[in-house]
Amino acid sequence: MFFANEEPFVLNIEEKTMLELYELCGADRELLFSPYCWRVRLALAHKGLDFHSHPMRFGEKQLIAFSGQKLVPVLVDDGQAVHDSVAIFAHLDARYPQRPLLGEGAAAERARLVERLSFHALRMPLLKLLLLRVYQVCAEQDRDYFRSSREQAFGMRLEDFVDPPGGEQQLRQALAPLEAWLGDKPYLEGDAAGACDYLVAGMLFWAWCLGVQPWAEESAVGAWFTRIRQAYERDHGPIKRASF
Ligand SMILES: N[C@@H](CCC(=O)N[C@@H](CS)C(=O)NCC(=O)O)C(=O)O
Repeated sequence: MFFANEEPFVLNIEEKTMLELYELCGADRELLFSPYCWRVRLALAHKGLDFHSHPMRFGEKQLIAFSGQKLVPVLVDDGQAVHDSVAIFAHLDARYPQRPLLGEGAAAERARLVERLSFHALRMPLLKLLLLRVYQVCAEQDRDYFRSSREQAFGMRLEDFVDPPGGEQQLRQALAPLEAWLGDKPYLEGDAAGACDYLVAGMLFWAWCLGVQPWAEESAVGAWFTRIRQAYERDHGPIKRASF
């Protein structure tokens, strides 16, 4: 009920159901490089879900204060805020059952295991390759925060931590099981891409968006990554890449 002197309440269905994704960006707001945010972009594309992007710089955490924590990705779905990429995959499956990502029961547990194993195998080599690049692409006013938070976490100066040749070699070793696995199938999950593909590929988007491709294009991993990237770009347009 509303009174004559009040504005009638109009429910805008489109606005109500529009998904909103808060994701990390560099000084250039079109440069999106967070591996966890890329996982979510790939998952939304898999489900065929449209969303509104809120690119957020390191120094703009107030934008996600409503989520009660300080990390992106944060997905807002009909007023509900969900954070953490794997939790977002689970949320998407529960709310949009078409084309399941994690699926249920043992399948979901296996995808979570793949996420943990690949995260631990790939993160450190990628950090050794990418940490200074993140510093260079982030906004001027965020650089002190980025340097001090990472130097505290790793116990040394960024310049002493990074080791691109070492990181590249370690990454090749870490990717070797995937290289063998992808030898006779187009995707980690078989004939079609699924959660495991996006959870792992998201980590590699981190490198690719920061202008590094430490895997051979003609390798099985290279062909798999390109397949996922090109499928995304076919539907959503070219992905911005940093140039140094
Ligand atoms: N486990 C989380 C990790 C999220 C995370 O570490 N996000 C980073 C971006 S890559 C972040 O928000 N960093 C902000 C900061 O370090 O200040 C997920 O999978 O979403």
